[in-house]
Amino acid sequence: MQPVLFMSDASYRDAIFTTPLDKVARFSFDERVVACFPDMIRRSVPGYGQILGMLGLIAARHLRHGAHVYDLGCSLGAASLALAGQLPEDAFRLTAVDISPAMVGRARETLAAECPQHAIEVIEGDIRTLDYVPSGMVILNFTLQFLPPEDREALLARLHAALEPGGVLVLSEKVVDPDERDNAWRVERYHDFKRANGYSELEISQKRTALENVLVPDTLEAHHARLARAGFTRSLTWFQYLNFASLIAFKEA
Ligand code: GEK
Repeated sequence: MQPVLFMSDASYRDAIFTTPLDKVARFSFDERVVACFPDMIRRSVPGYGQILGMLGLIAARHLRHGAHVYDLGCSLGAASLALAGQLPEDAFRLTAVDISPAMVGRARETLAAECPQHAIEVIEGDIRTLDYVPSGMVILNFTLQFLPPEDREALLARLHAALEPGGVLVLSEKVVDPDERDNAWRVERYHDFKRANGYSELEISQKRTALENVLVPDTLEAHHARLARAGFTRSLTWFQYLNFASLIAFKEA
């Protein structure tokens, strides 16, 4: 099964910011975004496909057979699909959660069509207020960055409490570099990455405006410190591509 390719093929090209807008609205995960989401995220997030490809390998190493997994802020369910594509049906049970009804509707359809034998449930909800069941793995793939900064630590503490001993949290995020010059270099090369993927100057600048105060990135240092305060005694950055990174945090066995 090629779940990631399937999702890109099924998607429309992202043309949301191609025309000049008098006032660029705040970015939101509505029907328009859902329609082009796989194309948008593939062309906008360096390393997205590589991170998805590793999730199954991480799960295979860390998950107890049949354990429960959360895919939080699942969008169209790419992380859940990646796990289902790499692990047998009885390896895990999974709950995918998103606050956007449009995303949840499409994720349900896709997961039911692509991996009907896997025990995957998609629910609409706010990950800040969900009642979490004991789990072996939690995936936050580019989701925490959309929560108000003041809500992030409390969520991580609740996820730490829900994880079983030996459980893992995978946290992928856009990050900022504390060194201004290094940060500028990463952001400039990131814009080159977007140009190379077919985005115009106008699209790049309008998307940037739309995401202001919606996507609020932290430094890697802030992430590790927050994970530690939330109870994770060990965390490491296992992947970084320009200003995008993925961390893994371990709950003590
Ligand atoms: C992927 N993980 O393809 N509760 C639940 N969902 C939320 C909340 C919240 N409070 N806030 C935002 N979201 C996916 C990609 S996208 C990342 C994740 C991106 C949801 C929001 O509706 C959106 O679907 C998702 O978090 C972020 O692996 O678009 O850059």
